[in-house]
Amino acid sequence: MRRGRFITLEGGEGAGKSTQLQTVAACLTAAGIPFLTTREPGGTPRAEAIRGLLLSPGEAEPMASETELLLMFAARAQHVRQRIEPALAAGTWVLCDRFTDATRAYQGGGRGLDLSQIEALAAWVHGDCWPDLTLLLDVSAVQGLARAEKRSAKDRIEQETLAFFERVRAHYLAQAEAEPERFRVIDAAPAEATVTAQVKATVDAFLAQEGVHD
Ligand code: T5A
Repeated sequence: MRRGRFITLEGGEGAGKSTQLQTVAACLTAAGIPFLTTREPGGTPRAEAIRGLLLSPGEAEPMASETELLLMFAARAQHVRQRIEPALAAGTWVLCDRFTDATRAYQGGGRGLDLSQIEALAAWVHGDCWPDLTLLLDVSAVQGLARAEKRSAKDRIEQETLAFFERVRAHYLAQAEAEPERFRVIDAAPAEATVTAQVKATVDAFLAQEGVHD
């Protein structure tokens, strides 16, 4: 049985990941590929409980950056073992809203935590289980936050400063430049239909590269 492929969507707040996950899902469905969709932090009941701890705002006790980092990887360990790895091993493709690139960008770029410690945790928690394709939806922090604000109340991380989200964006773009074979940067600033067309073209090109035809 051929292992499934692992596709992730990344980007800052309100970049359109959840929206474009549907576009990627439609491409996979059209190609007859078995897949599951999931998200981080979360993706299993225990990991979703950790997500609640990470994102619930307004608590009197601030969360230390190290606690945040370790909880991200605690949720990921559960998610990789219970859901991602078994699916890939069974030939099912996994389509995930955020993964370790988000930790690099938010906890590394945004919080300024030591990147070598993040890499060590990634190696321990998921070894060589890295995405085969990562779509980075790139939009300015101001535009993304405005979209996210329209959609729902701010969670704990969304309450960060604009400078924090600008560091996150810069870090994502640096990651994409460092790994051009895995990342595809999508301009997420235009209207939804334009972004959708870019995502569809990118995924179709990946499917052709992987020898999958609809
Ligand atoms: N986090 C996560 C870390 O710090 N470290 C980690 O390791 C991980 C995994 C939760 C938070 O956790 C942090 C990052 C996050 O702060 P999340 O649930 O993915 O992660 O949270 P958000 O990024 O906040 O998700 P959002 O739902 O806000 O953003 P999306 O999914 O990028 O955006 P989406 O699709 O919901 O769109 C937002 C709004 O914009 C509209 C949509 O209709 C929606 O109303 N929209 C557009 N409007 C105009 N033009 C377009 N092109 C549009 N595309 C979408």
